[in-house]
Amino acid sequence: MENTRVLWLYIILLCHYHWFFEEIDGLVNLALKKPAIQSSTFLNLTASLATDGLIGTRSTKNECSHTGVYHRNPNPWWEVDLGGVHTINRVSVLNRAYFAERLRDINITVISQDKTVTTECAFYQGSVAAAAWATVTCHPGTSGRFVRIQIYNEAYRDVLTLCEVVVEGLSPCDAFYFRKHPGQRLNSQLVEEIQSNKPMDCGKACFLTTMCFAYNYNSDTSACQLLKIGDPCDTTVSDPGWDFYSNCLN
Ligand SMILES: [Ca+2]
Repeated sequence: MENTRVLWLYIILLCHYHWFFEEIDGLVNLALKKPAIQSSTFLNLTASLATDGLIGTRSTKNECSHTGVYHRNPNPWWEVDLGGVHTINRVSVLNRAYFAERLRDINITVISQDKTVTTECAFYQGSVAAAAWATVTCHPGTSGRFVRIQIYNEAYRDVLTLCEVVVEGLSPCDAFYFRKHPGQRLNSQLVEEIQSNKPMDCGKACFLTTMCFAYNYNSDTSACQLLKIGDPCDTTVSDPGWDFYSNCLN
């Protein structure tokens, strides 16, 4: 029975391999490679250029999304479809290298699955430096399927250009990610203890190790404990320095 479960889980993890490695410190970039649209498009600078995972910052090299120019496109917006409802923690946008002053006072909202409810994630006040990231933390509990980024301008002269957008949030359990439990360590049967430079490397090792369903990672010592969980005696304990990463199934 257990072997069947392991095989089933392994097949599903393989199917989601490319998603798994989008993990960012326990969260995942929900926007990566996801479809995006925008209020208008200048030349061939489509909305998807901000979710392609590439961080070039030159519009002239087709590296950033770009809405239509001048007077005809007031209050431009950009929107990504996360493909499902997620809890969203942070949103980061990468500004262009030139004409960077256009990106300022950014309104970031989250829209429900049926597009009937729009809630504010956060408002970024002020300008963003050239070729720099701006990050906002959403109001607690923000969730939705679509993330919209919009700027408002009175002169109707600004355009919205985004070189990359990162939406960090928790994936639903049916997506088979590992979930971070900061400051926690799981007492469980050890499959193996290895050294890993980063939590994500530890996660990769767990993914590739038969019977590993979770892991503890110590960022001070780089210790990576690959765990076989399932024993009723397994307990999570508070242990500074350690972080426990559970598979969503557990
Ligand atoms: Ca990009």
